[in-house]
Amino acid sequence: MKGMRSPAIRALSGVLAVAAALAAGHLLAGLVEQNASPFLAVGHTAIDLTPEPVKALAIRWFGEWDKLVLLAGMAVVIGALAVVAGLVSRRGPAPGAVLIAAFGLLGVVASAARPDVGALGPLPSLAAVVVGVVAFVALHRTGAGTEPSAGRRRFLVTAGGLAVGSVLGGFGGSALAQRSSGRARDALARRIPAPGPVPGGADFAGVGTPTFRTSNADFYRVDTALAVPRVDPDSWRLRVHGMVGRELELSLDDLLRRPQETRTITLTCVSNEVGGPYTSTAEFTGVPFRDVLREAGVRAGAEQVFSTSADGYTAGTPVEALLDPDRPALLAYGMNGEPLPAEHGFPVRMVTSGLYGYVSATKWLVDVELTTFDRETYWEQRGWAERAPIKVQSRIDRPKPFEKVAAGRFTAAGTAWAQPHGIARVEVRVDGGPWRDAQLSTEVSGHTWRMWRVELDLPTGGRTVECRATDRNGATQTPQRVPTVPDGATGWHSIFCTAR
Ligand SMILES: Nc1nc2c(c(=O)[nH]1)N[C@H]1C(S)=C(S)[C@@H](COP(=O)(O)O)O[C@H]1N2
Ligand SMILES: [Mo]
Repeated sequence: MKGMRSPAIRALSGVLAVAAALAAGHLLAGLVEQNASPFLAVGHTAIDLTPEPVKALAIRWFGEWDKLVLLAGMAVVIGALAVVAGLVSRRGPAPGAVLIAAFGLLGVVASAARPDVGALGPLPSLAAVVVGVVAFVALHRTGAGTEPSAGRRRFLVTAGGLAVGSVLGGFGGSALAQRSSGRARDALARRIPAPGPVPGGADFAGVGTPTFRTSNADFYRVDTALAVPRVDPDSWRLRVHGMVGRELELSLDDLLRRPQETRTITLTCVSNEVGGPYTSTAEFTGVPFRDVLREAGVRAGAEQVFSTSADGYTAGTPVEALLDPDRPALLAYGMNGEPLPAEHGFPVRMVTSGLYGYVSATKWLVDVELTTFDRETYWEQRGWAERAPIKVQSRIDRPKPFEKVAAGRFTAAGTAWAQPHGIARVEVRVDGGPWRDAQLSTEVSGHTWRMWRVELDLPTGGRTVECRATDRNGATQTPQRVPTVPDGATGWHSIFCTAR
């Protein structure tokens, strides 16, 4: 057999074969289970193995785009390896085929080792290896044809077929994974009350604050999942075990039969920098966590509720927070009058007022174990604190950083939160001058954020606006800047703007 002469053809063959392999794996994973897709299994393994400082940097640089950036980066690396696999196969397909099989085995190992992937996990990656090698050899055969014109045509047909098949397979896999259990979702939707009215004056959206309630589409999202876990609501069960009097196993119907509670809660992420966007408010509907704990019977000595999600993420919530009668803590299935969106934990998640999300808001919840704090969670293993109550914070939403505003009277506005205590006061100052009390929005509860606004006089020139909040316990936001790791950022938010 003659070798393939053109480096471009060889490189293309490598890329097409690898694309076909990934698409085949993704398609099969769509049928079996989504996270077994070789691309996603390797991506998730990469996330879990990434050192914490790098991860923090990625979140700081790319924010909610961090996962997309990782996937794009992986695509570039895989593409480069595919080109290499093509280029090294000058004479026959063997060297490239071996390389492709070796990448594929990485996927097999990654999917076999993932906690969020079942026993069938390695199957899609194995199929990907087979498809990749077969496609590469086929391309090589047709591309190495002796008759220039006939050979070229056969190569183009094979290559085109693989390209189209890869695109269809890739999209097909994602579509299959997303076929939602529509009926169970509809049944759930009927049990969730329509959102109540928002009390008048609860926000200053007219002068630049967010609306009091955040729509599900705008609600911030933070999690470790590259592809949103798809949990089948019919087979979903919540296991409650560990240091309990009696173990429980609850289905969605079991939860729906229990007394329901709807609470408006502001969720806040520990990764939120001072002035950052990772805080949102929704009306959550579900079952009080306390009710389920009481039924299971918490044994003496139990310190934390160790929760696990369908994708293997874990979190630890202090038992006393979940038993506290004054603190809303839900096993939530509804959000703003709808079943939880998949991104926010469908079918059931935890929501707890007053604690950062990573210790209190497990999405796609499947397991709850009563334990001591000896057991370490996902983020604790990565250097974050065991306990993480929310710190009093305030943020300037207007002016925007470096905004040019008309000199003279200017309405500054922003957001403050201190769940579960609530906000008592927000003060604002310009250029380090005297603090002025801002007007606060109607207080809905201590479990939600509160907006503020204040009329400032901004003389022409560069101006620095700062704010600080005080909670209902009298604790004032400290000026001391500390980073988000290990238990939440502190410091005053400050904005530089130009009045002219
Ligand atoms: N399964 C799972 N649940 C999770 C997380 C996660 O990575 N996986 N992240 C937590 C963090 S850090 C936060 S701040 C909240 C965010 O919830 P949201 O995405 O609905 O805003 O979810 C929490 N629950
Ligand atoms: Mo978070």
